[in-house]
Amino acid sequence: MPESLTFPTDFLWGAATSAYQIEGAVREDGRTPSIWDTFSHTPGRTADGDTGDVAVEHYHRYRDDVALMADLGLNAYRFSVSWSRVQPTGRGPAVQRGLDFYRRLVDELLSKGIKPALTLYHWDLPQELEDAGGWPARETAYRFAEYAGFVADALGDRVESWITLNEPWCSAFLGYGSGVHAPGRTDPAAALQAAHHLNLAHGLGTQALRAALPARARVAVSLNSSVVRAVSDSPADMDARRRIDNLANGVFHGPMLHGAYPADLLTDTARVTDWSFVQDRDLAAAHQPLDALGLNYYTPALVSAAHDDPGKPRADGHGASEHSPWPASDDVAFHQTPGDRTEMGWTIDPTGLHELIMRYTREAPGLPLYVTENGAAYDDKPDPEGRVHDPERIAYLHGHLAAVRRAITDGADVRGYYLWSLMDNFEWSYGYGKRFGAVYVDYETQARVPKSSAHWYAGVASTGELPREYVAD
Ligand code: GBH
Repeated sequence: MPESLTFPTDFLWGAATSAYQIEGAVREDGRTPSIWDTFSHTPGRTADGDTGDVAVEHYHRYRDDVALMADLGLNAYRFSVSWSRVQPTGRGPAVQRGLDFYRRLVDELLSKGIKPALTLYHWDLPQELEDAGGWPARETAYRFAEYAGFVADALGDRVESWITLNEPWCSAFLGYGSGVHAPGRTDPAAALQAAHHLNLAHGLGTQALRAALPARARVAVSLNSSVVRAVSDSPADMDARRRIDNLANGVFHGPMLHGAYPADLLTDTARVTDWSFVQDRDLAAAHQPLDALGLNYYTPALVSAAHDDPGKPRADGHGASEHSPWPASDDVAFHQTPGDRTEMGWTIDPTGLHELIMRYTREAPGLPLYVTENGAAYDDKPDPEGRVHDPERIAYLHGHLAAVRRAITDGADVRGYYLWSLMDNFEWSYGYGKRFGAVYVDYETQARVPKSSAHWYAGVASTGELPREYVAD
């Protein structure tokens, strides 16, 4: 048996970040507040009141950060554009200084042979658009398409890989349902309406990109498609699984991949909304031919019918909120999948990633797949010599890369993997307390220190060979 698993020669080995989590410089060059500025500055919304005001100063340190990626042998980098840097109020002309930052960043990447993958929207809606109704308002989808066109006009000559939305599930259901993400609303009907307008935004945004980009450009979306399992195969538990699967997956890939909502999703949620906000041509608009699908995976979900104590808060991994992110699902209970967990409390289960990839291989035949996020938070600390040793993260990455490799053997067309995240950063409502980086960041000095996982990943990335075994020391 060979000692290592070989990946395809043109496989992309990347890392991912997002604008609000790393950039800082929130008041520079014409940028105005997004919903995450407002939310993080609202007392009680984030751990320790942390905000992205400074973050890891990537806006000023991007050159060093790209040099770091090159040192680590990465050939791909996924980042997001801050909408309120490019179009501060979400309306009107684009701001050149905002676009220039991303042009400089992309040129730096290209000069080092690193392929940029640009995400247009990673949760940071301009506050003025939220004030006008946010994602539950139809107008926001049209605003998004205009913004997409601006970015495509400015960067289409140098960026080939485009992603419309990152994890619209989080935008809709954590933002407007459980309220643990910005803008912090807790209205299940608004959350479903937001989901629909995110579908529409994806479709209209894709059309705007196609109109502005050269033919070689590729357009995708990154979904946090969940692996939903039931605790038993009893009819009640299987029904709970079916309903959560629709609310996690079908609500987006129905319209985006098949041009229709699952019929049972509409009936399951009928007591929350009548879906009258869906207009005639919306589903055709949402259903655009795509060049790839991005999958973000961290942990599977485990559900059952709620047999007892239906009112009690559920451990569904979405932070403390008495409001569920799952509309019309009070009779579903969420359970902890058995096994070791990361610092987030999320169970480590690489079989879920294999399952997810195989599901989309069947559901979207012929569509190339990318793992656009995967990674783990651990309580990393430098040792007295200043080194950061994180064998648990190496084990996590090893297990999940082996699952990707197994999916390729099983016939899946996986073209690349982006580790979440390049470096420690603002972990949303958890603030700076949770570290996902392959690179450690000292938040006092902003010094970057590659963890042992970064060195390990660099070895895999530069050879395309994954050791068959990894035994953490
Ligand atoms: C991603 O969100 C984000 O894109 C990224 O910005 C963020 O920093 C990163 O992950 C780490 O959080 O209900 O128990 O099954 C991930 C959000 C986390 C939402 C896992 C779904 C499932 C937990 N997802 N969660 S559970």
